[in-house]
Amino acid sequence: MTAWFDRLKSGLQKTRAGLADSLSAVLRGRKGLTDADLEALEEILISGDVGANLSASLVSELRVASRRDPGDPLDLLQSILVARLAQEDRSLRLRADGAPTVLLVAGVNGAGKTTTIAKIAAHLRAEQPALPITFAAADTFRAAAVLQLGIWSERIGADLVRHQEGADPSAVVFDAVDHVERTGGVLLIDTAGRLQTKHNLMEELRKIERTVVRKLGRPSDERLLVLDATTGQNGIAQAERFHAAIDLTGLVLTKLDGTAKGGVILSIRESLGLPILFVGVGESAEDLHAFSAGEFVEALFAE
Ligand SMILES: Nc1nc2c(ncn2[C@@H]2O[C@H](COP(=O)(O)OP(=O)(O)OP(=O)(O)O)[C@@H](O)[C@H]2O)c(=O)[nH]1
Ligand SMILES: [Mg+2]
Repeated sequence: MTAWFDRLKSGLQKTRAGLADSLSAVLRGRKGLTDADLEALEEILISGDVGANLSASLVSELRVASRRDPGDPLDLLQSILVARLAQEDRSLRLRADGAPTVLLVAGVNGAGKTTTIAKIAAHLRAEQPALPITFAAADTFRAAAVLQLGIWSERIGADLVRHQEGADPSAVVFDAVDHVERTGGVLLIDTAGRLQTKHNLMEELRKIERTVVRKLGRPSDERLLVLDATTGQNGIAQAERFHAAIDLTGLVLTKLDGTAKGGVILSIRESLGLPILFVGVGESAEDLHAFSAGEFVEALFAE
């Protein structure tokens, strides 16, 4: 049992109590499932924020599977969940060609962008102590945002590229890309979560990505959306807007420890078709970890 698995398990405590335990109570050790069982199951899934369509589709998949397979229906459901979550499972794309890796991190305010950047950097620092890491403080709209990133950069030993408050975020990104073209390594771009209007925010992100393309001659390596799991189904609409703006490559789902409706991970995975690269179950660096569908489902249903 790894330290991460224990953290994941305890981070998923609320969702276990709100979702997994109820599923286990209906399914564990049953021989054959009645229509009433399947209906109860669907209700539990929906109330766990799995989403109505997906819940219906999971239940019908389980109905078919349980007719074919005499095994424990709870084990069948778990394999179905792993298969749904695992599509395109992959880890963070770090370049191996010597060119700098550029990671653009977006999300609404408070989702966990800045702390996610710090946590990813802390992991990279631990794995590759000599790797140059640079932060771009492209959230120029609040002085506190730049300060927060500055504190992290000192703790982790990352370079910080910043301009003064209110500066053009794309100008910061231009300088930051210029910096990593010299240092190599990994550039993590922190962006604002809230501007005057949503439209401006998306425009700003598009402009940031255009700046990367113009300066670097290619797109950023990852465009990650940080989603707060406690926002539930609203997170999906949010993600679609970001995806339309900057063609996301992956998701980070934070604050799974703060919700009983962690089932939302399934609907997010299903509706967006984007890989989940990391999940967060708390505030410390060890609470963010690469996502694995099998591990996630195992931790969720762990006794
Ligand atoms: N419980 C819990 N808290 C988290 C998690 N991830 C981030 N947080 C907390 O969420 C709060 C907001 O995180 P930030 O990283 O500042 O969020 P942000 O998206 O950068 O916010 P803005 O810069 O205001 O847009 C902080 O207090 C984090 O410690 C998580 O997985 N679990
Ligand atoms: Mg921030």
